[in-house]
This record gives sequence, C-alpha cells and structure tokens, in this order.
Amino acid sequence: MPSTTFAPDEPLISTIDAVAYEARTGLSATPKTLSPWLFYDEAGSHLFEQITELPEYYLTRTERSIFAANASEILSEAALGQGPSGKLTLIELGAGTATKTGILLAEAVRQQGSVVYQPVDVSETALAEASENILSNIPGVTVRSQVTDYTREALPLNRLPDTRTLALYIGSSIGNFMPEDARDVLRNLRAQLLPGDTLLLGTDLAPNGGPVANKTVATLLAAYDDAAGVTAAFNLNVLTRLNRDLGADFVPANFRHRACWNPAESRIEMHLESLIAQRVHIPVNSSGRAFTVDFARGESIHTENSYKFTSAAVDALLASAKFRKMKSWEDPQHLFAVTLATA
Ligand code: AVI
Repeated sequence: MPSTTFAPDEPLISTIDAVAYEARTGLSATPKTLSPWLFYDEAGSHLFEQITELPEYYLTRTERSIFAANASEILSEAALGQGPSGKLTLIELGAGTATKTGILLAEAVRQQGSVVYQPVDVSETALAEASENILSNIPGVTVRSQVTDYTREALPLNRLPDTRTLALYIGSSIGNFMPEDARDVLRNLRAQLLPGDTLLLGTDLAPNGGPVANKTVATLLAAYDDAAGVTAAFNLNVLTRLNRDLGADFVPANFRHRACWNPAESRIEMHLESLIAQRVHIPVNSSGRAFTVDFARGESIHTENSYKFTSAAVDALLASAKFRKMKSWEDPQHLFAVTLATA
C-alpha cells in the first residue's frame, strides 16, 4: 500500500463508517468525487504494486534509479551537521512495503555502521512485509514500524539521543494531495522535526518542466492508462469496494476508466465515466440510511489527482511549509525529482 492511503487506522467497523461517509459526501457532490484512499483495499493495494512494475509507469523505477545513482551523496548531505557520534534515523511516511527504501538503508549502514528505520503506514500488513524484507536483506537495520495515519495523527518520532532524523516522503505521494493539503502535510511534518533534521521528497515532474524537454503529455497519459488495463482495473476496483463494504449495486462494466491531463492545474486526473444513464443504490451510509445515486450518461466520478511539479513548484511547496531546500537530484531525462530540504 503506498503513502496515498488516508484510511483511518481503526477497527473494521470504523473503516466501513469512513467508506460510507466518503461515498455519501462524494457521490452527492457536484461533480461527483471519491477520495483516493478508497483505492487501497487488499485488491487495490495488489493492483497498485502491479502498476509500479508496468512499462508505462516510469515513476517508481525512475525514482529508484535516482536513489541508486545518488544514495551516497543523499545520505552524506542529510548527515551534514551531525555530531561526531551522531547517526541518522530514517523515518518513512506511508512506507507501504518499502521496496525502494532498501537502497537508502543499505547506504546508511555503509556510512554509519547501523541505522534505525521507522516506517509509518496505515497498513499493518504492508509494514510487516516491509520489516521482513528489510531485516532479511540488509543487516545493520533496526526496524521500528509504526501503524499510524500520518495525515491525521502526530508522527511517532522516538528520538534516540544524539541522532538526527531524515524523513522520507517519496514515491510522488505528495502529488495526490490538493496543494493546500500538501502544504499542511509538510507543515505538520516540519512541526515535529528539529533544526538540522531533513526531508527527502519525491515528486513527479511536469511535462517539459525541467531544463530540457522531458516528457510529453502522451507519456503521462500512458502512465495512467496502460495498455494492459491495470490502472483501469485499479480505478474500477473502487466500485467493487463500495459494493462489498456498503452493499452497493454498482455494475463496474457500466463505467469506464478515464485519465486526462489538466494543464491549468498541472495534474493528471482519473475519472470513472458512466457509460449509460443509471441509478445506483447504496444501502449503508454513515447514518445507517440507504441512498441512491443517479448518473447521466457520460457523467463521471473524479477519483484521483496526481500533481506534476516544476522544480520551481517543488521549491515553493517546500518554502510554504518552511523547509529550506538543500539539493535536488533528477534522472537524466528529468522525469522525476528527489529533493532534500532541512527543517
Ligand atoms: C500513489 N500515487 C503516487 C500514484 C500516482 O501516480 O499518483 C497512484 C496511482 N494512480 C494511478 N496510478 C498510480
């Protein structure tokens, strides 16, 4: 499960209340919306893992390649200002299964002998998988997993004396927030860091946002509408989830996945477009009352935004949360950026 999962970390019944609340508010709004955390049930999390391996979805492998090429410098820069005996502790927001983090952890162990790693996620099972992967592959890492919804709760920063924190917020997860929410997430994070602590932020770059032409809109659209239909299945799975969790009667075949580029907002949008005029019944809502949702033919549910940043926009976002940019790294094609900033 990636870090875009905003589902509350509560027992099943409360999660279903939260799903019902999202469905009622989102589907009675104009235009209709559903929050992207609804994607990440078990099937959706599995589909997302598949997305990260698609040929069209360049984000994950590009960020990984930036880590592979620059881990030594990233860790050295983040460690600047450490006391002589000081070590970096790595904390990762929305760690999921932490597949890319291994490169940075291995480098931290190389530089400082050992490292404490605190992955934070709403999914206990993803954290268990992350912990098992890391412990069995990278000796020298102590894992302290924390099941927390970092968008709602304070971060569990269990500081060891003499250590600095490097907070990882990677995978372009920040791009799934509206700009003001992205700023608030980073502000909350910064409020819990000490001077000298650092943030490593992964952001997907806007088309032609880098110093040279980097990606076309077609590249972006393909990443969110792949030939194998995995992203379509990921998007449509939200309807299956509402059927299962709330007893709704969505017919997923009556909707189609649509991805579009919104240049004014610099974001990819995902929608579920109704192929016919139809009425859907949702028996459970947060107040226990059934409701119905009518769709006109062609009407859509807006299910996700994925913001794409120029490097100036990354700088502005960091500055709005009072982080000071130290350095950034990009892949040779300027598809993706990883930026280090200090609190
Ligand atoms: C998790 N997040 C960064 C992904 C993205 O690219 O915005 C979610 C995703 N949606 C469709 N494909 C991937």
